[in-house]
Amino acid sequence: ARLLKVAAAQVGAVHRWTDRADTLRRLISLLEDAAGRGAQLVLFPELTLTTFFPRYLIADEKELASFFEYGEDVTRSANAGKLFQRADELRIDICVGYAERTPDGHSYNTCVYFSANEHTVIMKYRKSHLPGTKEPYKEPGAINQLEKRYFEEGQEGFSAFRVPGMLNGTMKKSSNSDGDISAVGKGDPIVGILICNDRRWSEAWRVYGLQGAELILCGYNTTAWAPHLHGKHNQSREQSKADAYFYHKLVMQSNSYTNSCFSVCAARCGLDDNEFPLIGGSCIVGPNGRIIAEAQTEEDEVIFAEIDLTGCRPGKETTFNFGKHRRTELYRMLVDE
Ligand code: CDT
Repeated sequence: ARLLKVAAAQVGAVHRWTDRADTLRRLISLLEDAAGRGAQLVLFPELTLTTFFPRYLIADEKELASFFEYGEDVTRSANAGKLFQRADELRIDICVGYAERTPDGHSYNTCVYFSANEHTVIMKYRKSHLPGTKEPYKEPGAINQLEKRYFEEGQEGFSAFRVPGMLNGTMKKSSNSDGDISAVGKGDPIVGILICNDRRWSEAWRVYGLQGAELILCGYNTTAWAPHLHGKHNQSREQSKADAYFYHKLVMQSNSYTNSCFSVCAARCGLDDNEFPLIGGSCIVGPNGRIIAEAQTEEDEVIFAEIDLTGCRPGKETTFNFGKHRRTELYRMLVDE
């Protein structure tokens, strides 16, 4: 068995006016809760540290700047440093989303993987599929999605990576952390990161699948209903919300199945600013596509499972044995401009 204790820290409402120190305290409390259950890895949501600010057209540069983290090393930032320190003390790996502003002024929707074994960030992923628009919607009452305004698209693509020192419950010297991912099913877990809208793109999952990924981590902020769509499609809020949950789970479950990997996803959810609804639905999914653990609330909540990565093997060796069964010559259109 290749056992791993994984958790998702679902984070409830964070308002535009919420004090950053309060949010940080909540995140640390979720981490400690997960630690109490024995978690070795805790996933936090997309843009964990603040409210989902791309819903606002922010004219004030100073306010916009306040939603970003600066500097080369987020593990030392004033708004997040204590979370990484606590993870290091507890010997737990964490994966955390945040708004990144680089020293040369580029902005990304970013997620880092911090290894407690290595005491450092071992992977930085920048969101590839930015949803929304550059300009605000014109329909009255619409909830904006201005990620294309505030962020640049990540250019690095989808690099799976080994996480050292995790297997069978003890921190120990890595059995394979040299970046070699050829020996799928052996050595350290092979992990990939997606951010929110990325999860709706099966191409992204497949690129990870082709690298033998055994565990996909995905934080998200997904609107439960959007008044502008809701008007157009004549749907009730309840129906829109049910749809948002349905499509979220559909893509997590189907892509876990077709790539024979586990996945963990963590929501920022609840009613931000007492006005903007985000779905919960944080869950842990198995390589057969079935949900193993699932959040019950739309508030701060930890979900947890012990997973056995050998469960990825049947799928990877049979139905989704890519080497044997893929028909790449028929898929050319996938990479045409
Ligand atoms: N944050 C984010 O990426 N939200 C998107 C909205 C896309 S509209 C379907 C999401 O995938 O939930």
